[in-house]
Amino acid sequence: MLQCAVGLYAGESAALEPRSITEPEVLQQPAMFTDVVDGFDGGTDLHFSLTYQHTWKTARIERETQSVAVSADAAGGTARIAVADYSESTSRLNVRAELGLYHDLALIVRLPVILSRSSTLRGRGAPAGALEGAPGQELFQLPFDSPNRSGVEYLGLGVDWGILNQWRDAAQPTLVVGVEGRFSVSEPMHACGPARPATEEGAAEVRCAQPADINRDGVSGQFPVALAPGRVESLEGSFAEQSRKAGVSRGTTGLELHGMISRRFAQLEPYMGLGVLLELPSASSDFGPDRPWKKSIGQRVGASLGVELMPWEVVEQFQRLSLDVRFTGTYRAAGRDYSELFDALGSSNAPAYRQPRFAGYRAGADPSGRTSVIDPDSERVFPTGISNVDAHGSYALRVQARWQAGRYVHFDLAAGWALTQQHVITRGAPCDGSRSVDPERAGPCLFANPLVGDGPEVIAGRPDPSYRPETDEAGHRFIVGTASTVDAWVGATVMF
Ligand SMILES: [Ca+2]
Repeated sequence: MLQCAVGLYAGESAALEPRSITEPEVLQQPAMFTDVVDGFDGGTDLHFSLTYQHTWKTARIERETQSVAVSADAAGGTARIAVADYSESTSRLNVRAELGLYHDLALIVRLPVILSRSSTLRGRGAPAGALEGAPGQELFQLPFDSPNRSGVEYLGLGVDWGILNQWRDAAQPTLVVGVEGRFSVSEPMHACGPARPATEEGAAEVRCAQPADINRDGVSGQFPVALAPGRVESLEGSFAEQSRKAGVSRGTTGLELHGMISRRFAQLEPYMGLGVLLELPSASSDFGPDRPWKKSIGQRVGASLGVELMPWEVVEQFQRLSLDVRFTGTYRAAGRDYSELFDALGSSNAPAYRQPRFAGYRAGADPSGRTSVIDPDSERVFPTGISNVDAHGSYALRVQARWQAGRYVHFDLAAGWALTQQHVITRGAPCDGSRSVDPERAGPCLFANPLVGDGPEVIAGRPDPSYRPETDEAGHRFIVGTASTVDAWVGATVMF
């Protein structure tokens, strides 16, 4: 695609006339979108930026219901009702250093630091039962406040390479490709909720309980059950930490690849760019170690189209005012992720929802050999708040003004607005039909053949222990409506 774009732009360049002396002078550097710090360009080889950014996001949370008591529309099947208004506020300090290594080759170090991020869920007056998991058990209570998170979001280490540069060869556009590794260097996010006081039914709850802590009291080894004849064990098992930190990083290692191309025509520089972000979960995060039933994190693909306008330049003083208008479309593939309900569901105290599901099944004692019971030695899977989020797109428009005040400093002021498509945030299936399994290991996915009462059985697939019927089953799923995000930032860059 980039190659094709190069051809297109190179073709147009033939029509570019040499500039007449009455035309305004231009600085010998590309637009901000495709500028690469250059190690050999007369002195300037280190750029250091500090940007303060504030982001506000709002969305409506909806839920499917099959209860006529919750919505009269459910009489005809599944209805959807609005259950909460979600709002999130984030302030960030973006630290960025760009070091020119060689001709149009730059090393980029980025450190986004979240100064504060919090979100709230406010009720919309939905009837009682709208937030139920099992009957009579609310998954979470409204209003709900997430913890305030702060810390290093990730460490980005990357390289940008300017393959083509219009200022070295006027017949060419400016073409930059780059790669960035994103590393979670701080505590991964853990779901946290209110620290509920002790009641008649149970002990006091900690804010950020371990997923295995069924009653959220910070104490392990509770809930003894007979897992097999003569074998009574705690369902909670044992966990070392009593409570966890809320954390701030995504707990993933990301690889971001991008390419962008621009071409200056007098005071206008149109450009386009493409980017892909792939993420792999780190084992210490609540994504947990790799397991066959776990879906991957959805990859993100984005395309930008924009134009930079340079209405005013004074080359002798290295001064330039530029205005950048950019449209970006981003597609996020389906996958496991932190959703708008991450904290609310992950800190649920609904007893049925917090029960573990066993990952393995084995043949039961039934002499026919046609039963399948839980394998008490298999992994216990607890809800963490991370859910299977559907694919969705978002569209962003942003405007940025840059004032280059002199040779060594420039300032930025920008604002953006984005819409994210509505999408299901809790989707799952009890049986994974894409994976085959022997009858004795099929557990609840083994059904008697309805046509021939006496076998052979029907196997719907391998059981998925991460499936939570309370939120994932059709008719009970949560949906985030079209989300609106506004952000604004101000920054300064010094160039050595
Ligand atoms: Ca406990």
